[in-house]
Amino acid sequence: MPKTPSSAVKSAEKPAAQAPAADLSADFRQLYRRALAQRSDAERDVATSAAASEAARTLLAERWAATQAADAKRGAKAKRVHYLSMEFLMGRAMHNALAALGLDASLPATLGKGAPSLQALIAHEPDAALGNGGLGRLAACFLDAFATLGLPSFGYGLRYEHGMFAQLIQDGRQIELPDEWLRNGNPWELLRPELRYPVGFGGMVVAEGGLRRWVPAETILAQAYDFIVPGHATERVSTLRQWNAQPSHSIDFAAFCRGEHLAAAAHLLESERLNWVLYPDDSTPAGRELRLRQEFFLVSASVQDMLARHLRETKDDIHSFGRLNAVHLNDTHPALAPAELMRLLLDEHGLGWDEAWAITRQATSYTNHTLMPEALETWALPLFERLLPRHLEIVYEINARFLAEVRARFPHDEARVARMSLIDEQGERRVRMATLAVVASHTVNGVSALHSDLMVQTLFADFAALWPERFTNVTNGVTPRRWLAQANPGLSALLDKTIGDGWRADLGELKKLAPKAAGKKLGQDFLKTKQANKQRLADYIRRELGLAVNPDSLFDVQIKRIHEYKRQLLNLLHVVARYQAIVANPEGPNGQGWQPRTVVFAGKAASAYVAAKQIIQLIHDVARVVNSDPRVGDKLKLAFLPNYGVSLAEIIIPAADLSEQISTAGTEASGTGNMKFALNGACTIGTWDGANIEMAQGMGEDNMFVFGLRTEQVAQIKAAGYDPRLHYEENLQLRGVLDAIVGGAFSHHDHDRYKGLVHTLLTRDPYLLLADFSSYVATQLEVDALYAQPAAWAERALRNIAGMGFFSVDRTIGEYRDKVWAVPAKR
Ligand code: 4GP
Repeated sequence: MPKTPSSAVKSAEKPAAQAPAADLSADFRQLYRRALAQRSDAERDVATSAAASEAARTLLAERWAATQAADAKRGAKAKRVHYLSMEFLMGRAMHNALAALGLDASLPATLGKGAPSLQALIAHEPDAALGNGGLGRLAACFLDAFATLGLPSFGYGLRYEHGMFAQLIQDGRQIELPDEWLRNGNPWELLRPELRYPVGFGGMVVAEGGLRRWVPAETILAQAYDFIVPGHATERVSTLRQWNAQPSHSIDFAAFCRGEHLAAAAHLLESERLNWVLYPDDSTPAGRELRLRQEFFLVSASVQDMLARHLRETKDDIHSFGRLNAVHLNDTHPALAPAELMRLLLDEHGLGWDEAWAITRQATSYTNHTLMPEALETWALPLFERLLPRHLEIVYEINARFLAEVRARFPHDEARVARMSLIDEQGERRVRMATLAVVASHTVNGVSALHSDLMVQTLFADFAALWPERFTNVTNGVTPRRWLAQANPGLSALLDKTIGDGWRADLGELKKLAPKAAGKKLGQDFLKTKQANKQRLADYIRRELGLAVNPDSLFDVQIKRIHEYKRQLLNLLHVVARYQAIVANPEGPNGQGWQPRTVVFAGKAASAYVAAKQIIQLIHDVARVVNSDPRVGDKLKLAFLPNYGVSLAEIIIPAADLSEQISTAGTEASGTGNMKFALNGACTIGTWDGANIEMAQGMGEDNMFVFGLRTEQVAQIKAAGYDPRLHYEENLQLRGVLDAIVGGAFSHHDHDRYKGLVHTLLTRDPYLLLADFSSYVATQLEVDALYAQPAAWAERALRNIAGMGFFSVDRTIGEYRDKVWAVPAKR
């Protein structure tokens, strides 16, 4: 069981109180004008946004330097947190930077007549999409809280040249294009020429004077770039240190002179490819090798950097490293960090095994973000050995000592030993990275109460039996700065007026809204701000898709990665059912007409994920038919917005009436989109899964539209032998939907296009869509009924907002600090 239920923790972690910030308008104006003058020949829009970012960055760079200096001074006394992650889904930086400098609201006045609006300045900035989904966006929210709470810390990541692919839709199909976010440089980063570390690969291990020493076959240099992340209501600035791969030596000049130009530069390509893309497709051996190289590159450069800083600040006291440094693994991707730390402590610093291991364990902690088995990384032994021979020796030694402990605790239980071993011996031998992360960590956490419980009951049950005290829960949170104050200024102003602006520093203050939620005037004002946001989204949909949607219709939204367990397909089955019902019965379910709805989807499918790509295609096929059927009109519209990312989410979320959080119970670790929607006054239709549960508890269960099977029921049904076809046979509506899809009603009579998809549903339905269908459809009718009463709907939405105080990332980081990193709150 987790050590502390998250509900027992105080509801809000407050950013440190600060003296009122100085007014930077005059400084900003001067810097802006100077920068603009230097760009007099550039296109106006490009020049103004470049000048604004340069001015903001200059001011933030001063804060950054002051933060670094203050932390360095405290270095030998204060613990630092290092957050290692292969993903940081940052989005745009400009608005957040201006908000942190206190300049966003007054920008027009500051820049004077003729200056561009905030929206115009922002529009030119590409998203930093250095992540894939929830885990990466969570990491970005964490950096915001690190700065805002003043936690001495570093984020460590890779400086990918191409982030998450850009999604283009052609004939309803997803096409992936490279994302070129760095084409015009990144104004928010500082090159650190003095911070460069060698990272080795391959080669062999030699014995030297009683020590083992790794002699790599090749060496690549890791060059640091610091991405600055400002705090709010504080002058502190976080650092995301990103590593860029560089060759360790220049071109082969002799070969070049011989005219062998490509050969002269082959090693340049070899090193640079490390930084080309986020998530190389790992369906090929080359893709897998590149991914392992990337992970080690991140880990090795980061650990070397931490050690160098620690030794500098403590005057070479290696022994205190574990006490003064937290090394946090964001999922298993950086799980090589403890092995690399062990290597450096043993081989470079000459410590004995026991002390090195004690230091490593004292420093390391790990968060698990999914129970999906396919996400649990393992590496084939031959590949691991070829790239990292010394690390394999260390892994073997960790394993030998660990399995001795297991055998001592559980004698004569070799099946358990085999399950727990760091090496999977079934079939091709593989190194289990999640096992390495658990064994090396002092604390392991899940990301919602349910997920943390399931983690110790299923995935890590053997480890929890051995070390129950090692496992805990820290429920996720989101930054209210980006996701409420900046994304939804209308609602933010209404909150300020209604409950004061204390929620900006302490989200727990939102609870003050609850006693006022039934207020008529407040309800009307709330709906007015929502309407303005919906109009903005409707305009966007018209521009992007050429589709007119009615801003008075109910905006029903599901935006997230496309994945079978997230069940976008269940949502779509409901859309088809509704479409058929509208056509069959124009008078509505009870003769009072249909509640008009606009269903919005957005999300990317992994490039090799065939079923997810088919779901995108089916959404487009259904949209084409529904949107052009004159019998339907605005009773139902379906929009898929391409190229989902942080910036698009910032437009969609404030405009949503209904948030779809409909994963099969027990599969969504937490969700963070669910939190952003509720914070923006959308009601949730959701399963009893992930953080939906704690959200329902926070706002009162009756205020969420909960449907479907619960985790235990899912397990029971599966154990009893689930037969999805029974639902198809018993439920006429469901049968009508599936028959239409497979019969080609949406695919120009192409009967084959969705045969496989429907066949899977009828034979296996691993995520129980058919079992949850009738409950989902019935609950959607309850949604319609409430939406038809605007005052009641507004009250419900306001109660949702009032219950969201717990889900601030500041509370999350406060819990990590206390329960995981053991950093004293006050120094
Ligand atoms: C995601 C989970 O799917 C999501 O439920 C959770 O909110 C998020 O992490 C942050 O904890 N997992 C991933 C991943 O993004 O790649 O496993």
